[in-house]
Amino acid sequence: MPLLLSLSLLPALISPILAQTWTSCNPLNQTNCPSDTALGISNATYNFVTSSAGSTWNTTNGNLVYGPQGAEFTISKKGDAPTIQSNFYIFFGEVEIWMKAAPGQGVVSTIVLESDDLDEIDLEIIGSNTTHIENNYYGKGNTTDEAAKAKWYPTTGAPQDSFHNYTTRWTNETLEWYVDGSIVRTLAYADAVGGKNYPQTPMNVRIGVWAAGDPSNNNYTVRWAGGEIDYSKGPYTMYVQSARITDYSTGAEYKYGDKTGTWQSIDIVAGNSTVAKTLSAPPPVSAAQRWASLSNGAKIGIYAGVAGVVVAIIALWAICCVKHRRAGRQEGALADAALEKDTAELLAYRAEMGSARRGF
Ligand SMILES: *[C@@H]1O[C@H](CO)[C@@H](O)[C@H](O)[C@H]1NC(C)=O
Ligand SMILES: *[C@@H]1O[C@H](CO)[C@@H](O)[C@H](O)[C@H]1NC(C)=O
Ligand SMILES: *[C@@H]1O[C@H](CO)[C@@H](O)[C@H](O)[C@H]1NC(C)=O
Ligand SMILES: *[C@@H]1O[C@H](CO)[C@@H](O)[C@H](O)[C@H]1NC(C)=O
Ligand SMILES: *[C@@H]1O[C@H](CO)[C@@H](O)[C@H](O)[C@H]1NC(C)=O
Ligand SMILES: *[C@@H]1O[C@H](CO)[C@@H](O)[C@H](O)[C@H]1NC(C)=O
Ligand SMILES: *[C@@H]1O[C@H](CO)[C@@H](O)[C@H](O)[C@H]1NC(C)=O
Ligand SMILES: *[C@@H]1O[C@H](CO)[C@@H](O)[C@H](O)[C@H]1NC(C)=O
Ligand SMILES: CC(=O)N[C@H]1CO[C@H](CO)[C@@H](O)[C@@H]1O
Repeated sequence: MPLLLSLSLLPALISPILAQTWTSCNPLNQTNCPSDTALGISNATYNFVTSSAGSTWNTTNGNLVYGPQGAEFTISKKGDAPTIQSNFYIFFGEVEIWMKAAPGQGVVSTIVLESDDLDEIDLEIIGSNTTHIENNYYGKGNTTDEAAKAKWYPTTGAPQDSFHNYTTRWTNETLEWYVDGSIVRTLAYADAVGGKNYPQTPMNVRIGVWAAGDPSNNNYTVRWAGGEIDYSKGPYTMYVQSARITDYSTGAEYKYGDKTGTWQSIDIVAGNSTVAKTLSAPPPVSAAQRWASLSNGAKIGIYAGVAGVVVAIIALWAICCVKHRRAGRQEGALADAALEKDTAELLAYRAEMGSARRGF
């Protein structure tokens, strides 16, 4: 099951059949497609526990939340399919993702490498299948013989219960899938229609979760996903702790030199990649991560600040009440009404501080 099929779930994009052959600009069919920004460096590492994905990734659907286990990709209702996509491409390389798959029938956690001409390398984990994971590949969007290409492998331990190291190592000669350091599958160049359907063009990386078991999907997809999703039993969350990505090529951009889609036809534009420059700056940090990284002293300081405001307001209230008593009953009642309003404002303020603090 290719990820591009999942794109059909995005609001009213295109029908599933068309979706399988969809790309914003297919260089096999068009000249002047934009060239691909290269990663161009041998190791880009992302720690999603301490920093957010940042500007070298695009969130192409939904939103990510960052928590103590890293980036959270959550389906809580129909239509949710949070997905990120790298803004860079690798031209052969390695992708290592530490992931805890989302549980749930009909829920699919995915790591996909995708090229502009629809070469694709997949890892898919069905939420209700605690014993096997699937991997797959496509060459130039050819979906014939899906059953022969998609393969299932037994896992040690449920992939939904703990983090595992899912690594893909991809050269012009072999494509290898590893789980926790052990190789599970090797595809040789010649094994993919004599090389013609071997994935061999620059790829970006996409990580996401989708409701393949949504009843609006076709029966085949729903069955493949383990059955229909039950949104009422959610939310279903996939966690991604880290990513390490290696580009075996170096350069600024990759360009299709002709319409053959062969690796030999790709021109590497020399220079430094803009992505590499961005990555050499300190990683971006989400608000929650910034709060989590504060020292206890700093946190106490902020709590104390809030507490100080509360104490000051209570003191004002006390002074004001003493005044009330002096001011006689009727005036006192009016003042009490004003005070109630003040207190409501204070409570609202405290609530706001609380949420501001949580989202710090
Ligand atoms: C190329 O474009 C034509 C017409 O737009 C379309 O029918 C065909 O499927 C496309 N081929 C590829 C490989 O995208
Ligand atoms: C990332 O998203 C921005 C804004 O949506 C868009 O302009 C840009 O083209 C996207 N980049 C890639 C590489 O898809
Ligand atoms: C998990 O996948 C394997 C391989 O396709 C299959 O044999 C098994 O029945 C599946 N388990 C469940 C619970 O769907
Ligand atoms: C698509 O794949 C099938 C089987 O894997 C193969 O026979 C066919 O030649 C391929 N088509 C193209 C255009 O590569
Ligand atoms: C892979 O690239 C190397 C170096 O360019 C080349 O020697 C080798 O023949 C290529 N392999 C294939 C299968 O084309
Ligand atoms: C993850 O697996 C890959 C492939 O076996 C390996 O090279 C890498 O060192 C592993 N990562 C860690 C942190 O062990
Ligand atoms: C899906 O399966 C249901 C029940 O098995 C059947 O009634 C329906 O016609 C099927 N739909 C399609 C599109 O095959
Ligand atoms: C790439 O960056 C290095 C180090 O910053 C610099 O020395 C080199 O001139 C740059 N190359 C190009 C083509 O811009
Ligand atoms: C595993 C590895 O090679 N990590 C390196 C990645 O690149 C950074 C910066 O260039 C190095 O500091 C790491 O050691």
